[in-house]
Formats: sequence, C-alpha cells, structure tokens
Amino acid sequence: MSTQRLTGTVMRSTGSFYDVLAPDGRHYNCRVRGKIRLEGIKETNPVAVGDHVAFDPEHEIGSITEILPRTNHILRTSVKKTGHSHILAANVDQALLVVTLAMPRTSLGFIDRFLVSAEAYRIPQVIVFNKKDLLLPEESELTQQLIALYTSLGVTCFSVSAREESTDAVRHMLLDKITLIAGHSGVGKSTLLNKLAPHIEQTVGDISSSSEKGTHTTTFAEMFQLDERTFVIDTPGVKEWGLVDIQRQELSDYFPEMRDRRLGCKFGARCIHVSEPKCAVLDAVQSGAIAPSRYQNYLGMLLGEDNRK
Ligand SMILES: Nc1nc2c(ncn2[C@@H]2O[C@H](COP(=O)(O)OP(=O)(O)OP(=O)(O)O)[C@@H](O)[C@H]2O)c(=O)[nH]1
Ligand SMILES: [Mg+2]
Ligand SMILES: [Zn+2]
Repeated sequence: MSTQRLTGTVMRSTGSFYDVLAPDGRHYNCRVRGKIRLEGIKETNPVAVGDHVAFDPEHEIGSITEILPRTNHILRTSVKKTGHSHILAANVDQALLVVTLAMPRTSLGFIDRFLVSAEAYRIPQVIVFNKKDLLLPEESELTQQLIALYTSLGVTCFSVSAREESTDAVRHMLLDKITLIAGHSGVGKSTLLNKLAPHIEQTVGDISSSSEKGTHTTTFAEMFQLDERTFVIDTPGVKEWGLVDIQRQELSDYFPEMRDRRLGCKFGARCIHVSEPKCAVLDAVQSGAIAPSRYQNYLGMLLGEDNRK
C-alpha cells in the first residue's frame, strides 16, 4: 500500500464515482471523501470532467482530496436549481459545437450564446454543421452563408454528414488538444465521435418523430482518448447555455466584431451599443458590417430576453 499522493485528470463521473487518468496511463476509480471545495463556486457538481485533481490511491477506491486550479470551465445552467449552474467540463483547449439546420434545428441564438460562453474564457471555437445529407437546397445555401459569417469571426467551421462521410478534416483539427463537444440532443455528437474514433462506440439515439427532438442518449459527460495527446469530451445534449458572470458593459467584448469596434464609440467602454450617440457598433449594424442576427442575439443576451433555445 502506498501513501503517495497522485494527480490525474477526471475522465468521467458516474454519480459519486470518478474515473481518473494518471500520467502513467493508469485509470483509478475514485470518490470524494470529506469536504472538497473550490473557493467561491456554487456549481452543483464540484468535480467536473477535465478537472485535474490530487488523489490518494491508498485504498481500493482512491480519494480525491483537491481540485487543482482550472484554466477554464464551460457551464450550463442547472435544470434543478435556478441560480446554480452545472459544469459541463473544465480545462478544455477548444469547444466544438455540433449544430444542424435539419432536425433538431439549432437556432442562431443558441449558437451565439455558446460562442460567447467560450469566448469569455478565450476558448477557441469550432462549429460542425452536421446532417448535410438531409438539407434542402435552401438550407445548404443558408449553411454556406453561416459558415462565411462565423469564419469571418474567427470560428473554424465544417459542413459534414457524420453518419455518411469521412470526418478526417475534423479529426485533424482535434490533434493534440482537449476538445469539448457540445450541442442539442440529437444533433449527432456521439455519431461524430464514433466516426472520429471507432473504438469509442458511444450509443447513438433516435430522434422521436413526434417531438423532432433528441432523446438524451448521452446522459453524462465523458472524456475519450484518441491518441496519447488528443482527447475529446462527449456531453449530454443541452437546451440552453448559462451566461454567468458577464457584466452588461463587458458583453460586447465577447462578440469579436464588436470588440474590434467599440474603441470607436463616443462613450468608450461605457457604451452598451443600444441607443448611445456616436456608437461605432450601431454604425456597423446600420451599414451591414455587423450581421443583423448577431446584433439581435447580442441585444437578447444584454436585455436578458429568452433567446436561449
Ligand atoms: N441523416 C443523418 N443522420 C444523422 C447524422 N448524424 C447523426 N445522425 C442521426 O441523428 C440521431 C442522433 O444522433 P446522436 O449521435 O445520438 O446525437 P447526440 O447529439 O449524441 O444526442 P444526445 O446524446 O442525446 O445529446 C441518430 O439517429 C443518428 O443516426 C447525419 O450526418 N445524417
Ligand atoms: Mg450523444
Ligand atoms: Zn457603442
């Protein structure tokens, strides 16, 4: 029996047990004993997938004693308690959103909230437009327009059919990184993962034809290893994103096309680009340099309207 303290990465959590990967490649089954907290955080799950933890492997079931500082974390609002949020994953290098304009269709409001959540931590973003094979001609056209829009904002975009075709271009973008894969239930996150790494074999669900919604086939976040230095985190479908800790005057910092322009606003950092005079952001909306959908979604977030879907 050793009494040494190890550190490792949380690969998955099922109820009160955590699968922790140590640097030597061994997996340890751990649980949290006693009080463990991260100062000032009120998420409902204190230990998240992706967390670096210190643990004591002394017993058959190791004890997590500490969560090491996080570089970032991605939150979704908790379904159970309002005001509390749930950490989907921590310490990710990039965030990949799977969306589709087929079923279940993803709204631009949802996409923009996701991008803002990631941008607030400077986490690079990727959008995979999936189910290309199901798109009507006008939906294909719209996909191309959205790819042009989001690419111009620094987001890496792909249009794929995860079920039908090769996803090599996506796989290449994952190399040597830890990537969070998120999106509504039923958009094809697990299908994409299985294509990326056939050894993963995540269960893929049906979309019920009555509700046209996914049925939450994946029910907890789980990290998979694609090669020695490449990891992906499959997550359960989310309905909405929580935008916590973003001040009103700060929000436009997380819209790259506004961040670049706001220095030109007469009121500078105090401008929230709603009705202020000599606002460079409003000018850009007027001239069409900022996409109407992006500005609408900005206003929705700023004013707290329900555009979370
Ligand atoms: N036609 C078509 N169907 C797809 C494609 N990708 C996924 N699907 C189907 O969409 C359904 C849902 O796929 P999943 O991979 O389970 O979706 P998910 O995002 O993991 O869903 P949750 O785990 O519930 O969050 C399945 O029936 C897939 O076969 C695609 O590119 N084309
Ligand atoms: Mg899934
Ligand atoms: Zn302004």
